[in-house]
Amino acid sequence: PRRILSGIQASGALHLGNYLGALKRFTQLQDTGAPCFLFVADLHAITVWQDPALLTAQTREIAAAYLASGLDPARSVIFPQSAVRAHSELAWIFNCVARLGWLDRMTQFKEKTGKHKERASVGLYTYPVLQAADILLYKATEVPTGEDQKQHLELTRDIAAKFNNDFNAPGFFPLPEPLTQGPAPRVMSLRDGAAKMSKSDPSDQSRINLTDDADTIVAKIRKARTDPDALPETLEGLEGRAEAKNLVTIYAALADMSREAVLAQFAGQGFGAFKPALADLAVASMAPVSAEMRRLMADPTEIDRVLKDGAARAAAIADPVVDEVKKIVGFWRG
Ligand code: AQP
Repeated sequence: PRRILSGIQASGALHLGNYLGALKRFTQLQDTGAPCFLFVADLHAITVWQDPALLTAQTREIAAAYLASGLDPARSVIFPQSAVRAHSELAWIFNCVARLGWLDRMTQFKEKTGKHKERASVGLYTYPVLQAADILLYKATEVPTGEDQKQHLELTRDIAAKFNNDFNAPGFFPLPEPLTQGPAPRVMSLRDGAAKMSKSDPSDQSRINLTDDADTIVAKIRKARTDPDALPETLEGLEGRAEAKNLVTIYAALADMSREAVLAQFAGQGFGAFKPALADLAVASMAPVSAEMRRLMADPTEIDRVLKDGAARAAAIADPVVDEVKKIVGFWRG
């Protein structure tokens, strides 16, 4: 049976890349009828310093974003990762399955630490191992993520295969499929078409935050980097024009159109015409989501109820799996 799982880190403001690459995609998948498990990755968030006074609010904010994007807690299981202890337990066991050589190849760790590797937390290094535990604990079959997570998904498959093999438990963990196809699997920075839109980019102009008001969204799109040429008639005409391609992709994803259809509409027009249309569309699409997030955050009772109920439903699936893993590994069970 299909089972879809994904998470978002509780580490600060969400942006348009998270919305199009993850949140909007999750809602589309939920609407196919497959069971979805969506968690707030608070264990992952603390791989870099999080102020304890803010972490709870950040967790609620991600939950609010799930709900505001259209995820239905009656159909989808929405929960905080740390509330289901099995995640941490399985992660430790997987730390002993994964090989150092595998983790040494992870590009996200290298990108996030740069030249200061020795000052990074050990948790940041084993981050993808925890991710493998998150996924395999639910025996998820499909994992929707942005393209940046593809390498981590491959590591999850390697861990599953090695566990099944080392413990002579063929097929115990299914090998999950990454779902990186979507309307916008890699939204790029508004200032640099070669960098992904990211919450850790020091320039706030590089991204549209889910909490930005209409004027801010319009101003950021007006100032977005582009080129002086008009929009082409075909997708090939966007090759080598990373910034132009990004804005067309964003338009298509927000409007639920193909990029070809967007070009058919705007071919021959310059960014002086395209940018205001994109800004209108972005404001119209994002405003209801951010308004609903603000409503939910104003009184967290509803969010807390969803998270508590989700944690109980998630644990009911995860706990028996981790119990079985402990048996397979040979831990004393009395
Ligand atoms: N630019 C993006 N385009 C498409 N999808 C994206 N995602 C992130 N950035 C883009 C997807 O959003 C989901 C949640 O990601 P996360 O919570 O793991 O956060 P992240 O990937 O760490 O997000 P950032 O903004 O890129 O944070 P930093 O700057 O800290 O690395 C995932 O499915 C992710 O693929």
